[in-house]
Amino acid sequence: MRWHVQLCKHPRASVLAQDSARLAAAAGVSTTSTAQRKKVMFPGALNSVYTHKLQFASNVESIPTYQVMDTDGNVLDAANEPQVSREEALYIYRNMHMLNAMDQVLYEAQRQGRISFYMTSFGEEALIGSAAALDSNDLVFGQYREAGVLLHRGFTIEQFMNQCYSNERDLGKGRQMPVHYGTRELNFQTISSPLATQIPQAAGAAYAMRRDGSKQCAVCYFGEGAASEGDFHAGLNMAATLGCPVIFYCRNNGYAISTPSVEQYRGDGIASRGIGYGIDTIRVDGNDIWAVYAATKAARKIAVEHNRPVLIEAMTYRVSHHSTSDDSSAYRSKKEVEDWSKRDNPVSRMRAWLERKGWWTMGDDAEITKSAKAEVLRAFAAAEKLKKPSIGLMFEDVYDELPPVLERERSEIEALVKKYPDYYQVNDFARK
Ligand SMILES: Cc1ncc(C[n+]2csc(CCOP(=O)(O)OP(=O)(O)O)c2C)c(N)n1
Ligand SMILES: [Mg+2]
Repeated sequence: MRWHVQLCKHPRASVLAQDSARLAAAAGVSTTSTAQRKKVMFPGALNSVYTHKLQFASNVESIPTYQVMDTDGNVLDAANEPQVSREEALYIYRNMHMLNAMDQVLYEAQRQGRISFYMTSFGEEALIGSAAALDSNDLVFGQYREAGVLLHRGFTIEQFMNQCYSNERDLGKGRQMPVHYGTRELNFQTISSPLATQIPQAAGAAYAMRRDGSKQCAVCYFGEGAASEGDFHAGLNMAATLGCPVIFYCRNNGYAISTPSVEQYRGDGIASRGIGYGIDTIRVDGNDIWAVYAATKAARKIAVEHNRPVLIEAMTYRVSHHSTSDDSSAYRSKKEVEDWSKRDNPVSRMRAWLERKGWWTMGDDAEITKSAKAEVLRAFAAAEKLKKPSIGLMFEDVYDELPPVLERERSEIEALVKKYPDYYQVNDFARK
């Protein structure tokens, strides 16, 4: 209640009241009028008309999937030819390769016990197209499989490696599991493991943007599995009712760890839920980088110019195991995975498009694969040599003044480490 009172005091609070009035006016009803009309007069459904047929509503047709190019890189409607420069297109394509190279090296590093955990993006490389359609000031809330977005924003290979090694140059000071990246400089909120928490956070951040008139938006990525969480519903409804400039980008990759999407829901994917919340929604071919790019560009325009949330459901396939803690051969056939990576590979689709434009040849591909791997290995070797963050850092950044209980713990740890330097391998840690 107190929150409501404060909200109304804000000069922009009247915008929300105007929205409600506008909606009611557009529906041609006054929610308090008792006059005889064809449309219902109940305040909870402004656009419904009366019917005399007893009929339950159900999904009739599946929402279509927007596609720009086919799996051979042919643009299917000339009007949809991507308006990007050669330089931009090659930057995107190089990052797709860089992502693959990084995933290969770090996946193997985990298998060798050199890092504790890793998640790859194989099969979902076209997500980079969404990053290319954003403004660099738009605030990203990711789930964990969005390293491609960070790459596009300029997060360096060294920064990725430092985070996965939790070394002294890790921006998160070694406090997070690998792949839980975050960077204030690149407007990318730190990943948190509990699924879907980023969804209401993104709606809230977007609401603040609306109130500030910043002309930016929040962009929230999540998987179709995360969309089963209550936070998904809370976040979408909040964004719709408050008119928040946020793009919800659902990566529907067919699995939530071992649970296939056919077992996760009975409705028409995640897109149908957006419509249920009154949110402009589009389903796209998530392996078609130009469909992803065009949909995100259009979504951004709606979000920023009209202060409205948008939902994009990008259909794709998780070629990788869920993470290094998973062996997907236990719940799906190797053939299914191989078929997908051959039949509909976002990287080869993009290459085919580039070749048609005359901007790329097969020979260039061998070169780029080699140089991406060399760059990753260089950064990897350097990150491995760096020390872990200073032990004392674990007591910082939460309290301005350390409470007595933590002060005691700090002294205790200092004493133990001093007494048993070999056991605690103190030389592996940076000194403050
Ligand atoms: C609240 C919560 N419940 C369960 C988990 C365990 N968990 C981690 S990832 C995951 C599957 C998520 O699937 P999806 O959202 O489809 O993303 P994908 O891995 O397919 O990219 C689960 C169940 C968690 N991290 N948080
Ligand atoms: Mg999934």
